[in-house]
Amino acid sequence: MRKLLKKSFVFISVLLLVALAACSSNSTETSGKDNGGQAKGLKAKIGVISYLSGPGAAYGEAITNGFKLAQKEINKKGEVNIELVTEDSAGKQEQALTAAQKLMSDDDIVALLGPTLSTEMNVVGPEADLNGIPIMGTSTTAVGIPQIGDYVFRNSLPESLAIPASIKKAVDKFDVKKVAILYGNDDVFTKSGFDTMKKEAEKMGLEVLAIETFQKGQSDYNAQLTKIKGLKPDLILCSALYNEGAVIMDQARKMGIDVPFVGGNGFNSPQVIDIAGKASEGLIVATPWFGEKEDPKVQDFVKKYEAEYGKKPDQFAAQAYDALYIMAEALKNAGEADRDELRDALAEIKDLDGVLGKFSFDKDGDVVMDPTVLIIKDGKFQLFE
Ligand code: 1QQ
Repeated sequence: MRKLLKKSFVFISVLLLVALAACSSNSTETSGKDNGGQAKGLKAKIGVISYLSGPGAAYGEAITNGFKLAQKEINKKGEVNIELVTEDSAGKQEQALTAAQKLMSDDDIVALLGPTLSTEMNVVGPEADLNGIPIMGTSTTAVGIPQIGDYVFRNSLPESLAIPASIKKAVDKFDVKKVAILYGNDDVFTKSGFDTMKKEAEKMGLEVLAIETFQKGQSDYNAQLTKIKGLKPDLILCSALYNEGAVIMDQARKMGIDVPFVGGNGFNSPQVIDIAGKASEGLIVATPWFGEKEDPKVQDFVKKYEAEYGKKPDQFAAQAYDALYIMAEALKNAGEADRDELRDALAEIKDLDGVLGKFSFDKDGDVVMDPTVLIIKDGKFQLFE
């Protein structure tokens, strides 16, 4: 609703901007060279803030790979020509904010993609909104991200949709009555995941035996796991990023805890299997992405990604890939590389076909999607049915 308030003002500005764009030479002009040297495509520069160094760098690697693959395809098609300017946030709030400020100060940058973590988005989102530059998270899943402001979007599946789907499936399948919850209490995403886990467990009438916490970078979970083991839960709900999550599973299995785990988006990374190996068996996650879907669009993307990067795309790569297509479509519809026009065009995106399915934003710039529930079995994520 509030996103519509600006409409009439924007309409007048549009006329002005179109007139200006017609007689000035800025980022809205068509350029880029095809083989024949023909002018080609609406040119747009997009800033990327990604977690590329530090313990969660695999998230950022997958995300930037997804962007780059989509960029190559989009530019080849020729309607839009996207230049990406990428900054590393190292998963840190201050660094993400500095990166965003640097990117926003370039007037030619029309939008921002990222940052990777909700913790980062909580400081970057308000700044982008204040500066009137559209920003789209492709992996930020905490509750409340798009509600930060009119310019803030995401195409990632929120924890509030993913976790209930996983818990329901796990409860049905394993006849769960009692759960223990373990979560990182120093991260916006892991805390948000915890809130959903607790709410959902209570709603389903499950007995919550214990609520234990940990911090980023923690290496010893003995105290928390010993307590949980003694209480004999049927299922452990764990809200963690992959680095801590994989170590927790490893230590739990070594201690003889063999019940299934339900994790959120952070756990849905092949890194969990790489780090924890067999100990990751029994991890249940819900995701908009399943690389083995018999959808030609999905299989085509998997093939191209594998050829380019020598590994299969994960959820983070897929979300980033779709996100750049969403940006490209909005740019086409906006007709010019203008921040306000692009914001409005993004809000209007409806039923765009991507590798995650048909995509639309809801009125807040959030997504509506049906997650698929997966479980790690025989060394890989498989459909949990
Ligand atoms: C968030 C997340 C993480 C798992 C992104 C890597 O979902 O911080 O919101």
